[in-house]
Amino acid sequence: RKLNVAIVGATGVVGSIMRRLIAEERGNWGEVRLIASPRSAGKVLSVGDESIEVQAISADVFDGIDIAHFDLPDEVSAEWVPVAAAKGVVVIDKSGYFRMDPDVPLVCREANPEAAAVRPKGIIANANCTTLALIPSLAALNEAFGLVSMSVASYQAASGSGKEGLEALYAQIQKLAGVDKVGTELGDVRAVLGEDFNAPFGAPLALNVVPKIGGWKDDGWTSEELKVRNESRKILGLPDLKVASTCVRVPVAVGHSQVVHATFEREVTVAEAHRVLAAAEGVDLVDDPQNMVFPMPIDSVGRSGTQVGRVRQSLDFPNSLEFFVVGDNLMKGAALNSIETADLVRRELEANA
Ligand code: 2RA
Repeated sequence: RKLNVAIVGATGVVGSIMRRLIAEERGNWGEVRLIASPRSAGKVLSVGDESIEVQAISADVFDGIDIAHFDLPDEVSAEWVPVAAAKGVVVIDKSGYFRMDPDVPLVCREANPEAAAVRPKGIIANANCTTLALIPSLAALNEAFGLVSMSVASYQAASGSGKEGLEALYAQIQKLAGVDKVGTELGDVRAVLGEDFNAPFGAPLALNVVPKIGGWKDDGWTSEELKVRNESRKILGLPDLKVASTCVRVPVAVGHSQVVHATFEREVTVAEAHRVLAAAEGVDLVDDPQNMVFPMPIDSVGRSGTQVGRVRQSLDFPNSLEFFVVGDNLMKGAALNSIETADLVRRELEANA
């Protein structure tokens, strides 16, 4: 029989991409069930040319499901993921709640596909979008040259904050459009937008950048910055990897960009790095800077691969490379990685049936 799959959190920005990606591989699945909060129950959403009614989350709604993709806030995942897993469902969870649990594998198929099969709790975690943009290129470079440390700075899109973030950015742009020379006098952007526009980023995002993503943690770090460090270490299997990260929100709709300074066990030339990156799974090498060919978020939307370019050997650190990475935060950063992990599990379950 064909396996049955559920999308839990089917109504959000990522949920709509999940539905599109599942429709593209519809033939692999039996039933596709859409699940969301009771507030969205009864809505009818499309998966390809099928119309499917959204069901409210409950224990019974997981009956008969083999694999479930969860995209819910941390505290809601914390409550419902174990309920589904207890019913024998293999859960692929996009929240941050289970990612660092030693009994929950954190899977990105370009780095550790084998980890998907070792899931004592029946739960597999999907990493944060910022981490996932980095992993395909880092995994390949690590394999070739031995990664020792990395320092990254992110330029993250508004949609990383969901529908609310994207809508807030558009509303701010609209309100500022047509205001002559706005952004050139101290306080003028805040004055035009007013207090209301501090949500959800904590400050205006249009005509601005906000160096704070996630919650505050010890010693001035943010949760987003610690995720880059902790999750990269776990996925790459490098528990001692030295990582420094600064995460910044920028007025981009979709696509998280990152500047990476990565240091290896030996000297790495650009030609060697290009060879490795060109062959790496999940990486599109986009590196012809003289012709203005390099990764940019507007050219990365909807793409499966993470785009890598501006590769340089660091002038003062021959063992280090500088490069620029862009990943669609809703695709590889969320929906696509979950789909790819489900594909590993589906093949395993079908082979063992
Ligand atoms: C963000 N990475 O961009 C976070 C959420 N997934 O806000």
